[in-house]
Amino acid sequence: MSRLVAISNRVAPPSGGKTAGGLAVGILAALRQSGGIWFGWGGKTCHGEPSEPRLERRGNITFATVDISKADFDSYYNGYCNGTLWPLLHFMLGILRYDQAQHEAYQRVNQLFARKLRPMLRPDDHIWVHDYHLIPLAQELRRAGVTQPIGFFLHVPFPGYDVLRTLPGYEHLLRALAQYDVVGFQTRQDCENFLGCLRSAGLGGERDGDGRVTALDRRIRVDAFPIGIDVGEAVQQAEAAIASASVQRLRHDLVERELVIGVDRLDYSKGLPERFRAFETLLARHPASHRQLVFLQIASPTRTGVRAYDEIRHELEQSAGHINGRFAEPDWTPIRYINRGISRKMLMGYFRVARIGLVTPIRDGMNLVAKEFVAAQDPADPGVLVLSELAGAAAELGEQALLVNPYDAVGVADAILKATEMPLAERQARHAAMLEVLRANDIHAWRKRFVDALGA
Ligand code: ADQ
Repeated sequence: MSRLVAISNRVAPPSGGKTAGGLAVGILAALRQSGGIWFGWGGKTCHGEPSEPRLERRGNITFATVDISKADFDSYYNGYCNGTLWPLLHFMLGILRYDQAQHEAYQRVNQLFARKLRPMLRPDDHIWVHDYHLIPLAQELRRAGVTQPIGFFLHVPFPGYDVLRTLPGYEHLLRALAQYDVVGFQTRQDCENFLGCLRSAGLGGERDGDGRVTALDRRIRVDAFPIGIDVGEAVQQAEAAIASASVQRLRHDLVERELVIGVDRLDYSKGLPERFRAFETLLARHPASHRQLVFLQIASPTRTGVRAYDEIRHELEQSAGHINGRFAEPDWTPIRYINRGISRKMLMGYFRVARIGLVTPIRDGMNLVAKEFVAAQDPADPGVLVLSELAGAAAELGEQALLVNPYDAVGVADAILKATEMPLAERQARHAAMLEVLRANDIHAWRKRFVDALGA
């Protein structure tokens, strides 16, 4: 079996079950299976040329981390990646910022990664690059003479041409993606958007007889590889966590009330202000639901220091305070808002106690929380998933979840109400069907499909 070399912006060796973003969860699961290297930024900045990668071996995985110069880091990460590409790829043009100097820093960091990674590569390695931070990496590796198969997986959505061309010099993204052998997206729609962009930009985008796509002068594979979760692990964690003191306290505290749960990184793409408004709409329109429901929102801060993220944090604090001020009773607080990450195990336990999982991003590549919520349920008495139709997960779970448009406060409120009233047999049937989908396309199937495509 070829060695797998995974590369992502941030390398995150597992630490005591603490918060890991969806990408980290996926890469770790992939590497545990086959062993290999996880290469990327280690979280430190430096002055001048970064030193050689630091190596740390744990089990069958070597974590190789580089520093990024302080001068480049802000422009690359907070600037181009999270101020330009993230909003662009989530169709949020209103907050997109562009600065040519930041784009240059983005290119420089990709060149740095290629320079430091090159000497570590073996001829039979398969190279798997993750996410929008590193789109130009294959181009830089090819320039350095790397001929091994290189795949790219985009964890976030890919927009259509009319959105993409908002970005000055957008063609560089398409040209860079053409240097991969496999370009993977979360959904079919993302693939179609990418092919449409290639065609509109006159760079190829036609499928040939064996399903490959022409891109510049290359033939590449473009496909949907919807990311999954480790279903067995999630089930086990949920079953184990239910007995823990913290989960028992929550259950006891709820008394007869139903728990509605939301868990997200605190990111504007996750639709949190819209979700709070929908819950407020429910309480305003259906007084009978007062005291019957408790909404627990856990949102871990990310990208602090980026303006849009600081603003949304402030907005949510105000909104939760406003809704509680408006509806709370001395013995009932409608919204419990926790602004930090919690351990995965506890999360699974809370999911299991919850009657409704509220997953309403305004745009999301996949959304693993939706899948984790389903896996954590008790099959004998499962909760209901209320899911945004604008999340990639809707392509797989859309028939059995209650699909909503996250901007439609009344629609989301009605779906919550419908979920509270859903008969047990219907909940069981929907849950069983979703669990079957999750098991058929779990994290191991995802890894295998991508790695097989890379080897083909
Ligand atoms: P993310 O945007 O990070 O991932 P998501 O898929 O929901 O989003 O994954 C988040 C992960 O972090 C989940 O495993 C979740 O349990 C965990 N998490 C979130 N908030 C937490 C909290 N407060 N405490 C503890 N854990 C928390 C990106 C894309 C997604 C895509 C994934 C994987 O944006 O669309 O699904 O990559 O490809």
